[in-house]
Amino acid sequence: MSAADRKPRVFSGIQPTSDSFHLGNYLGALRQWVAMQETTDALYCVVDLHAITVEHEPKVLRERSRVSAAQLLALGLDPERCTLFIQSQVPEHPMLSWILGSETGMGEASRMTQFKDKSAKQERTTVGLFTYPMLMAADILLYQTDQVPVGEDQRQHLELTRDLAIRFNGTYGKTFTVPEPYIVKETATIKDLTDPDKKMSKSSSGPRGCLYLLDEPNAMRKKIKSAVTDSEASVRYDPENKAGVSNLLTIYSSLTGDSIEKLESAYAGKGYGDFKGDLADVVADTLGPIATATREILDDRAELDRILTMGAEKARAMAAPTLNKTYKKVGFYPPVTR
Ligand code: ATP
Ligand code: LTN
Repeated sequence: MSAADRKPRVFSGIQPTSDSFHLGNYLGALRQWVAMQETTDALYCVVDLHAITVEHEPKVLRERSRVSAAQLLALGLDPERCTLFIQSQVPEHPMLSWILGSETGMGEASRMTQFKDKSAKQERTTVGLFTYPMLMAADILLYQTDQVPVGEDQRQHLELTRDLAIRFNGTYGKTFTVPEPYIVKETATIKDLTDPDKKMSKSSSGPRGCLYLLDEPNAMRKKIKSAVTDSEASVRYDPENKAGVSNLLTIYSSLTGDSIEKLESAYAGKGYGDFKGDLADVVADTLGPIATATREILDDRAELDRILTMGAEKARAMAAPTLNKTYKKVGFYPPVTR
C-alpha cells in the first residue's frame, strides 16, 4: 500500500470524570468519532490517567471508565472498525509522557489556560494537573496521529502537542507525525443552557445547565424548556446578542441536519414556547435510546471487558514501535516487555 492509499490515523480521548457524557461532548467530539471510524484508522481512548489529576474515588473511577466505554459503544463505536481502549491498560502512554515532559519549557506549560482554570477551582493543585498536557501529547504522538477530533477548548493543548512534535523531530530527526486538530466550527463550543456565556461542562455547569446523555427523556425535555433565552421572543441566530437562543439553534440544527436559516424561517412569528417544545422532543428522541443501549452493554460486563482488553492489546502493538524509536533516540536502553 502506498503512503497515499493509507487511511489517515485518528486519535482522541475523553475523561471518565462523570457518570454520563453530555451534549457538548457529543456534538463537539463524540459524533465526529463515530463518523470518522468509517473513513479513517481511528483509536479512541477513555483517559483514566488524566482523570486522577483532580480528586477522585478509586471505585468510582473504575466504574466510570466502564460506563464511559459502554456509552461510546452505545453511540455507535464499533470495535471492529476502531480501536477502543482504556488508557491505564497501555503503559506506553506515561512512558512517552515522561520524555515529552523533559522537552517542555516551564513557560509554555504555564500558559495552558485549562490548567489555570482548573487549578483556580481547587483547594489543592497537583503536579499531575500541570503535566496533563504532556500526557495528552503522548497519547496523540504515540500513534503517529494525523487528525484529532476535539472541541474548541482543546485547541491550545493541540498546539502544544504540535510544537513538541516539531521540536523533537528537529532535535532527534523525524520521529513523530505532526497532528492537526479536527474541530467542527458549528459545534466547537456548545454553551451551558442556563449560562450561555460559558461552555457546557460536566465540572462547572450547574444541574440544569448541562444536558447529560444518560438523563431520562423527561429530564432532557425540562432542561431544554428551562434554558435561558431573552425577552425579544424571536428565533434568530445572533450569538453576540442572543447567546441562549443561538445555542439552542445550533443544537437543533446539528441534531436534525436542518440549516439555521431554515429553522429561523420555520419559527418566524412563533414564540420560544413552540421552538423549545419541538427541540425538547428532538433532543429526547435522538438521545433517549443511548441510555437504553448503554444499560444493555453494561448488562454483559465480561463482554465489555473483553472488548476493552482486545482494544488495549491492539493499541499497545501500535504504540510500541514509536516508543522504542523514541527511547533509542534519547539514549535509553530499550524497554523490556513481557
Ligand atoms: P471537564 O468539565 O471535566 O473539563 P468536559 O465536560 O469539558 O469536562 P471533557 O472530557 O474534557 O469534557 O471533553 C471531552 C471532549 O468533549 C473534548 O474533545 C472536548 O473538547 C469536548 N467538549 C467538552 N465540552 C464541550 C462543549 N461544551 N462543546 C463542545 N465540545 C466540548
Ligand atoms: N484533554 C482532553 C482529553 C484528552 C484527549 C487526549 C483528547 C486526553 N488525551 C488526546 C484528544 C487527544 C479533554 O479534557 N477533553
